[in-house]
Parts: sequence; C-alpha cells; structure tokens
Amino acid sequence: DDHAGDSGLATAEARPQLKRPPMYRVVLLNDDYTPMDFVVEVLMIFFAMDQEKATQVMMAVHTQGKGVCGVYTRDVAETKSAHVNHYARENKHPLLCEVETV
Ligand code: TYC
Repeated sequence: DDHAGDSGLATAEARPQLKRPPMYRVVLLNDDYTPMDFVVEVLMIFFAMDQEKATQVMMAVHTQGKGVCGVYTRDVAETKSAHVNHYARENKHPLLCEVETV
C-alpha cells in the first residue's frame, strides 16, 4: 500500500498485482428486422437478465439505436458478443452485437 490510489503512477513493485483489468462494453445495435421477442430472449440467455430488465434494454436499443448489455473483461466481452452474433445468424436475424472500450 503506497497511497498512490488509482493514479497509475505507482510502480508495479510498490503496488503488486493490484491493477484492475481494462473493461469493455458489450453493446447491441438496433435494426429494422430482428423481432423484439428475439432480442429479449438473447438478453435473457447471454446476459442473465430477467424478462423485465431484458425488455427495458431491448426498448432502449430500439428507441436510441444502441444499448449496453454489460461491461466485462476483454475475453468475456468478445466471447459474449461472438455468441450473440452466431446465435442471431443461426436464426436468420441481422441483430448485431459489438464490443466497445469503456
Ligand atoms: N427494431 C426492432 C423491431 O422493431 C427491434 C430491435 C430491438 C432490433 C433491439 C434490434 O438490438 C435490437 N422489430
């Protein structure tokens, strides 16, 4: 504990193993064709949302063009995004999921 806080200025030696990993936003993009029910299903399956939360996020994406599904470490974010896109394509929907740096 070197009292350097989160400034990032402390040396690795003075602050061993305490760096938090960079975080990444997984976002869903709106489109005109994917059924609302499918988007809600995706949010429940891949982001562990209940139906009420999934419906809120789906409607936010629908009205604002884009919405955050969750924030994760890079590997988890990329894997979730890829799973959503594969699942959407498998079901012949154009739904697109992307990863953004926070
Ligand atoms: N806009 C779609 C519709 O009206 C619903 C939708 C919501 C699609 C969110 C994609 O990420 C999305 N059927």
